[in-house]
Amino acid sequence: MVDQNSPMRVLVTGGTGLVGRAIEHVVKEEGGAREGEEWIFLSSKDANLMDMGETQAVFLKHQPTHVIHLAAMVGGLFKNMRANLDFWRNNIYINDNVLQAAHEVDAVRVVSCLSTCIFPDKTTYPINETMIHNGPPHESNFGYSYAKRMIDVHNRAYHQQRGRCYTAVIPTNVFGPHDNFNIEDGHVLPGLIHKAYIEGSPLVVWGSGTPRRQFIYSLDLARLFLWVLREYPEVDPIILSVGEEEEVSIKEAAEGVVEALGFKGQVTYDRTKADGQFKKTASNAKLLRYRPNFTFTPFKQALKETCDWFVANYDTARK
Ligand code: NAP
Ligand code: GFB
Repeated sequence: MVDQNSPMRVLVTGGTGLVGRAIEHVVKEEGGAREGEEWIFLSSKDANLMDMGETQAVFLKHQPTHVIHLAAMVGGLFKNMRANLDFWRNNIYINDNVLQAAHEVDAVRVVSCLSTCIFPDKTTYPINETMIHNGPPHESNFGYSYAKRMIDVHNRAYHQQRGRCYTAVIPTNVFGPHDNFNIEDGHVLPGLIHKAYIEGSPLVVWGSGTPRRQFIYSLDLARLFLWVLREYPEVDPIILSVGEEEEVSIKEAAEGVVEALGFKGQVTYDRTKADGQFKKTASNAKLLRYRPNFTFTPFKQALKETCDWFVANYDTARK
């Protein structure tokens, strides 16, 4: 897929977030980079990618041959419910600017990010990559979902009209070090870790605890991202998730946090808070066809590493 003779110059947008930091770790600490390659990790301070001029300037400055496009307005269920318009507009601007700027500097490959939470709410299970546009997404995050679905439309259009082979991955819920631990805006696992660590007993789990999720450790996602960048040949997106059999309830996820943190207090459920989508069970069969031997970090181990990181980095963690 990638011409092994010419080293890549990879621009990672959103390089300072949960997924970006994991890719940086794999590139710099796990030998993920190859001889002669250059990796640049951007934050919003380098360029506000909602602005086309700033986006073009940062792409002209770095002249990337490859792009991992992570930058986005991101948040958990409750932040999405509060700001569907912002999630729609901000992400549409970012995605259109980045893909056009990549094309203008003749980047040979762009790997963008969708999410398993953008699939139709009324669907059959397990969800697979062919089902993205088969119906409206869950009401709670329709702004983010439609903006993300447009990346797939972008990629197909750049392929058809410009001959580009730009693609996307579809991660399930991601967690790990450098996550956004903000209780109101973040995702469930960092929110529970933060609450259990600072608020003590009782740990209040929002909703009924019955919804179900598949969680992927950010470092596993990062390892797969590098494979997609180098080897995955399709324009069509690919789900990057643990298997359906790894799906857990929010209650089980909360119990995992309790165990990982050694939390001794009570756990209660605030049923006045929304549950959001009940489940979004995704199939990773396509991934396993390409990578039959990929092994995911066990959930309990990944959760322990994440909790240990949070406790050790509490002062500087995003919260
Ligand atoms: P994150 O931790 O919130 O990081 C977001 C990144 O985007 C940060 O580096 C941020 O820069 C950058 N960014 C945001 N707005 C920007 C702007 N206007 N201009 C330039 N940069 C901007 O997000 P994440 O969890 O790593 O998510 C990365 C990607 O994975 C996103 O595309 C997301 O949709 C996708 N994804 C995430 C999950 C999940 O569970 N987290 C699941 C599925 C898919 P600053 O650090 O400067 O703010
Ligand atoms: O990660 P999360 O916020 O988003 O998970 P989604 C929400 C589920 O966890 C709901 C329950 O069932 C919540 O009731 N929950 C329990 C909590 N305690 C907490 C808590 O302290 N914080 C949070 N946040 N939830 C998102 C999408 O859906 O998935 C985004 O809205 C994004 O667009 C993300 O794509 C990956 O998994 O429900």
